[in-house]
Amino acid sequence: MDYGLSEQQEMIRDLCRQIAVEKIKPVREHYDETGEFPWDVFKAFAAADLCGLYIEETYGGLGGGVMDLTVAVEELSKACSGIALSLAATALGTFPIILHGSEEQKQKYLPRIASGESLAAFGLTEAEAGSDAGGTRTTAVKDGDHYVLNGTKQWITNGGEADVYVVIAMTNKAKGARGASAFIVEKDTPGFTFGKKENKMGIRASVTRELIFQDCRVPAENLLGREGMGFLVAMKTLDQSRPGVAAQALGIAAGALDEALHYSRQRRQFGKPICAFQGVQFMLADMAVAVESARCLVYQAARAIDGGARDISKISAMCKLHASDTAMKVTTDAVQVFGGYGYMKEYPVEKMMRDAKITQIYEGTNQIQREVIALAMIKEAAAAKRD
Ligand code: COS
Repeated sequence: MDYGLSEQQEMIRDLCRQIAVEKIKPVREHYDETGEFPWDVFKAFAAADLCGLYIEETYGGLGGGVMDLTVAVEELSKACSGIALSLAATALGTFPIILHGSEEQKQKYLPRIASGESLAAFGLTEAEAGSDAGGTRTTAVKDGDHYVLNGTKQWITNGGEADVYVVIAMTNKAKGARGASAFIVEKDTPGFTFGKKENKMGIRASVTRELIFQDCRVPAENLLGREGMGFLVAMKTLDQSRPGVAAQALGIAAGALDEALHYSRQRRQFGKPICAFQGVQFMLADMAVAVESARCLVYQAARAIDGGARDISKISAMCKLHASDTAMKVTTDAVQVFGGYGYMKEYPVEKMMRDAKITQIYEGTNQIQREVIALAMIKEAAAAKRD
C-alpha cells in the first residue's frame, strides 16, 4: 500500500523496522518483566538520530514534523510500545518548548534533546487533576528572579530518567485555568525529587514516577511564554502529541495483527491451518480493516498538524480515540486467534493486549477525546450559523 510517505519518511520507517527487529524484539520480554528503563535501546535511537526527528535543524534536529515522528513511533511500537514510549514521551515534554519556548530556551534545551543526551517529560497530571487538567494544585510563587514550586505530579512518563521537565503549576489560584503557568525544570534543581515508581499492567518498559517539588527554586527565565498561559500550553501540547499516542496504538494493533496472521498459518487444528476456517478469516479481515482505517486517520492528523492547520484539537482527538480503541479490539482478537497460547507469556500478544489498554487512558481518556470532538463539532456548527 502506498501511503504517500516522503523519501525521508520511508527511510525512517525502514530504519525503525530494522531497529525493532535487531534491538527491541530480543529484549522486550526482559524489560516487560523487570520494568527497568531500556537505556541500551534508547542509546540506539540516539545513534540512529531518531531523537531529533521532529526538531528544527537549527537546534540540531532533522527538521521533520509530527508525521516523521508518527512513522517512527508506529514502527517501533509494532515490536514494543513501552520501549518506543521513551521517544514519544520525550516528544510530549519537548513540544511545549518548540511551541512556546523563547529563542534562548530553544537554544539551551532542544540540541541536547535532539542528540539524545537528554530525555524530556511533561508534568501535568496530579492526584486531583487527571481529566480535569484545570484542577492543578501545584503552586509556583514568584520570589525575586525565581519561582518557588511546591506540589506533587503523578504518573509522569520518563520520570526520574529525563533531565528536562515541563511542569504546569498555579501562579494565581484565584484565576482557575487562566492562573496556571508552565515552567522548564531541570532534573538536578534543589527541591526537586522523585517519588513512587509505578508497577504497571503494561508499557512496563517505560518508567512512570511521581515528581515532588518542595520549595524548589526555578529561575524566572524558565517560565514558558507568560504567566497564566500554562493551561493553553498544556492543551496545545496535547493537541500536538495525541497523534503520538495514536501512532503507538496503531503500531501495537499492526504488530498484533501480524502475529495473529502468522500464527493462523502455522497452527493446525482439524487437519488444516486455522486460517482456512472462515471464523478466523473474518476476524483477520476485520482486524485488518480496523488497522488500515486507524492508519488513515493517524496519518491525516499528523499531516494536518505539519501543514499548519489552525484547529487541530478535533482531528488529533479523533485519531487518538480511534487508534487506541482499535488497538484494544485488535489485540484482544489477536489473543483469541492464538487461543490458549495467546494467554501465555511465551507468546507476544498478551503483552500487546496489556500495552494497548493505556492508549485508551493516557494523554486524555477516550471519554475526554469524545468531549473534545463533540465540543469542536458544536463550535463549528455555531460558526457556520446553520439553524
Ligand atoms: N487549544 C486552545 N485553547 C484551549 C484548548 C485547546 N485545545 N482547549 C481549551 N482551551 C481554552 C478554552 O478555549 C478556554 O479558554 P477561555 O478561558 O478563553 O474560554 C480555556 O482553555 C478553558 O477551557 P475549558 O473551559 O474547555 O476547560 P475545561 O477545564 O473544561 O477542560 C478539557 C477541558 C476536558 C478538554 C481539558 O481539561 C482536557 O484536555 N483534559 C484532559 C487532560 C489530559 O489529557 N490529561 C492527561 C495528561 S497525560 S500528559
